[in-house]
Amino acid sequence: MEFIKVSQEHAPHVALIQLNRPKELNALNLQLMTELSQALESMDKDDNVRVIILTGNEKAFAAGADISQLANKTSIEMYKMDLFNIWKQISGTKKPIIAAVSGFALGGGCELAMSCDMIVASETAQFAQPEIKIGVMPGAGGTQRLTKAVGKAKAMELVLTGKFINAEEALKYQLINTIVPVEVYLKEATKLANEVAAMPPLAVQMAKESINKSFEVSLEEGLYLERKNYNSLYSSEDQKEGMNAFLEKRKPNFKGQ
Ligand code: CO8
Repeated sequence: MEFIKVSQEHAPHVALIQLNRPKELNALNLQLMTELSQALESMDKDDNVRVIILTGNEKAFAAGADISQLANKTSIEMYKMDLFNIWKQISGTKKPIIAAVSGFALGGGCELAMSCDMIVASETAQFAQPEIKIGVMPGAGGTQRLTKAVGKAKAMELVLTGKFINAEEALKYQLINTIVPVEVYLKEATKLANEVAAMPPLAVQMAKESINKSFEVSLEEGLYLERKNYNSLYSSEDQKEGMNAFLEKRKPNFKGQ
């Protein structure tokens, strides 16, 4: 991997992916995105990994798609590049992904953070969809995920002006989970990851799937999927372990079975 650093065992059952193009503020070129999607695919298959943290560095989570790779593209070349499939792979990851964001999360970088399941932001984090300023518009979920997170009025304002918002504003608009000092943003993301990793992995994954579906389907269909997932967890060893541990007044030992 050239543009990402991967640690399968950052903490017990927690993997870490760090975007690693610091000079370019982690601009998302095709190779980086391909590496990222491959890493997520392999973590999804690794039973030892229960939660994934995705981060950049203090200055930048990611400053967007790599403009130098896009500037001269034609629409047919964009079509053939088929970035959509790579992004689908990322948002389709079964394991929960926590974005640990410091500094710039712009354009595709903001969309990448929003494709994760929770966002722990440092007090220096800045979010924007500035594509409009360079002649385009968000193309990896920005008009959809941002609108679902912050509502129509604020999404319109952010997408149509490209303006930056800081961590305080992002928290107010419910784009992120929490703001922490910059020195500890990865530590705090790890703490949250540890909490989730201590839970039964199958229930975590099915709960993630059910919550995400609520953005896509009717209430009735969403409730149907929720019920299916809920009932299917009764075939898991972890359900027996969790409920018996409660009744026996002991700590459960979840195995992801
Ligand atoms: N692409 C390519 N290079 C970049 C990018 C980028 N998005 N952002 C920063 N860089 C490079 C700069 O060119 C510069 O390189 P060099 O040192 O060789 O000149 C280096 O990173 C450092 O950047 P700056 O000198 O500009 O640093 P500043 O601190 O002065 O400014 C900013 C930081 C404000 C973040 C500024 O760099 C900036 O505005 N960057 C562009 C932000 C932007 O417009 N992002 C949206 C891009 S389009 C997009 O994301 C569409 C997504 C659609 C689908 C996703 C497909 C993958």
